[in-house]
Amino acid sequence: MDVKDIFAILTKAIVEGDSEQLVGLVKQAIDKVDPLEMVEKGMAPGMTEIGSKFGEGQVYLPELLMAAEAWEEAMKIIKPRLIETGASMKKQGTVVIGTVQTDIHEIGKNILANLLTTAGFDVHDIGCDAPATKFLNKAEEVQADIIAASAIMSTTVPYQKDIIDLLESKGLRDKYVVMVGGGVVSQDWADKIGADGYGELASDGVQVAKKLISQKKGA
Ligand code: B12
Repeated sequence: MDVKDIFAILTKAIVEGDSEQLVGLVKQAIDKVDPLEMVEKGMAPGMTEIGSKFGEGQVYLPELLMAAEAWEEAMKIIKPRLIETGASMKKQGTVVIGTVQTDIHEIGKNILANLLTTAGFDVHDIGCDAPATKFLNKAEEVQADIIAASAIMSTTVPYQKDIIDLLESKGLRDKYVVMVGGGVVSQDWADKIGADGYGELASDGVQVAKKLISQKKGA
């Protein structure tokens, strides 16, 4: 089967929330196709498609949940492969990552966490629905270099600003590099709230993290 056909079937299986087909194909393809490409070129477009259908009222929450569950099942196979690649790398820095308060979307955040691990970062994932204090407490505990905050909904992006406000109020703003991202987040928003970095895709996030960490260490 051609790689493009594999991506197309992965996309379709996500849209249909068909875990069995998705996992079956991932198992078959895992030794032949780059695992990151399977995620970014196969599965992620499926999530975008089902999301648009949900937005247009063509599908409802159960269908979204089925797509998300299928995603998680496939990631159980893909994640160890992604991490294997990063295990042998020199440590780049320490990252605390989470999805902000009241937001339970974690698929994008999980991809970024996996990719950062793959790139040699020591990643501490505080999960989703995480208030600003949880980001800061973990960052202090593990002596992090970077705080990465994901927010997917227009109602939850303001909580990214809460993290920056909290750091400022404690006199700790310069201690941490703050990166933001997620569905509705943009470079404009990142600039507006005074974040240090933004990435549209998780793979951009890794490049931004590498650049920011080298600036921080050089400073
Ligand atoms: C899957 C999904 C769910 C799942 C989440 C499962 C899970 N375990 O995460 C479930 C079914 C639980 C869910 C629930 C809800 N959802 Co929902 N969901 C989605 C959906 C379809 C996909 C999100 C996703 O995972 N995308 C795939 C990932 C890979 O993309 P991503 O998150 O954008 O991340 C990428 C980048 O943004 C970036 N990135 C992400 N984070 C970060 C962080 C940093 C630092 C960086 C650099 C980069 C980065 O990297 C990722 C990969 O490249 C979207 C639609 C869409 N098109 O986005 C709606 C969507 C986000 N949901 C929406 C809504 C409204 C809800 C609910 C309120 C529905 C309801 N009525 O109950 C609840 C909210 C619950 C809550 N309190 O959070 C709306 C939000 C509208 C808005 N703009 O505010 C959307 C846009 C659907 C829509 N079109 O209306 N949802």
